[in-house]
Amino acid sequence: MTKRSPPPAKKLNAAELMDWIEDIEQRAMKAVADVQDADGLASQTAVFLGRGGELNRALERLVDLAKPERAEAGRRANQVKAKLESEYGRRREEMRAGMMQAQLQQEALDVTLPGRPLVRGRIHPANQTLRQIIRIWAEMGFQVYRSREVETDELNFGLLNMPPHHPARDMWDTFYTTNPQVLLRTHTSPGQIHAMRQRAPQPIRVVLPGMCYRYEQVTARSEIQFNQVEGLAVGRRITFADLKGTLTAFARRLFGAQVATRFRAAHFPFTEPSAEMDVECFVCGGVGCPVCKGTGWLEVLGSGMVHPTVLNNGGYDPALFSGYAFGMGPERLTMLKHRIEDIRYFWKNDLRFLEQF
Ligand code: FA5
Repeated sequence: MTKRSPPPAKKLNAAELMDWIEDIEQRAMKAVADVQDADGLASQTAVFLGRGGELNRALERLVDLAKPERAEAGRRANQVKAKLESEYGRRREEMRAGMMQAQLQQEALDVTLPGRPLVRGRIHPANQTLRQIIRIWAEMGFQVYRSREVETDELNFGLLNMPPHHPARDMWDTFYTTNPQVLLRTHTSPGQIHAMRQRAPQPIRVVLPGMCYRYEQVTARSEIQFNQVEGLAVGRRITFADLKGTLTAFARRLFGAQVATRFRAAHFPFTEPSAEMDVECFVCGGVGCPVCKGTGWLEVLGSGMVHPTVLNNGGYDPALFSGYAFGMGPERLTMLKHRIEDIRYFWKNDLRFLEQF
């Protein structure tokens, strides 16, 4: 690296100053040719062309000369300065281009390389069934009606024909908030009241999907949290034959055109008469197997004609209107479809289970 030459101590004459300027030019040109990198170039620029650099110090000594010599030496010094500035600038540009070239090569992007595959997420198996159920009902003219998961005691029980202390409440025990009148709904049936009160006296055909909660023992078949899909049709002259026909049509769309159904008498306080629908066991074809516990039938849903008291609570005159309702559990249906033995898999978040669907 070229060092600054010490400032001449004595006054300079014209020849000495010209020699100094020529010497600066030579050394500066050699230095700029020798530098290897941008830092080296910057420090050599400071040595020769900087404010306190050698060329400026030589220019300061012009005062030592008489006027005509001073003009000539000044011209020469400025020529050298212009030449050095241009050469140093050229080298700077050369280095910048070289660096950019190196960087481009280093960071080269091969767009022809195949990308890394992303792990594809899936719809949760319970939601797959939920969507399938909703699609089938939509095809049959039923709208989706969403209602709340936090309900009042009155809607979850009272208006569904289960006044306080009604024994049927035991079947649907739930989680209460600090306000005993506010609870997590145990079924989607309170949505029936919401839908009726909003639509009365218009006819209704809706399905009400959503999460339900129950305070009960968790077992292979029962969770404290699960989905239900409720259905409700209200209008004039709706009969039990409509209920049977529509639910059978639904079962055929979900389980296959050949599936047989049967209705067993049941009891729900909010429907009268009430029935549970079974489908012929699609594992054994009705012969009897462990999945259907040897009966040849699988229970799929609860249903019935809307109780006159409930119609009335919803704002419909039971003398003029009738309707049917039903409720099913997508997790239990998914269990049947895929022969899943334990409902607890659904909310365990175990990818080994979820990735199978
Ligand atoms: C009811 O909840 C009634 N509200 C259904 C109904 C609606 C009847 C309208 C008549 C008219 P049930 O308690 O049987 O009924 O529940 C209905 C479905 O929800 C069951 O068939 C089952 O698929 C699902 N289910 C009930 N409890 C659980 C549970 N603990 N874990 C998972 N699924 C459940």
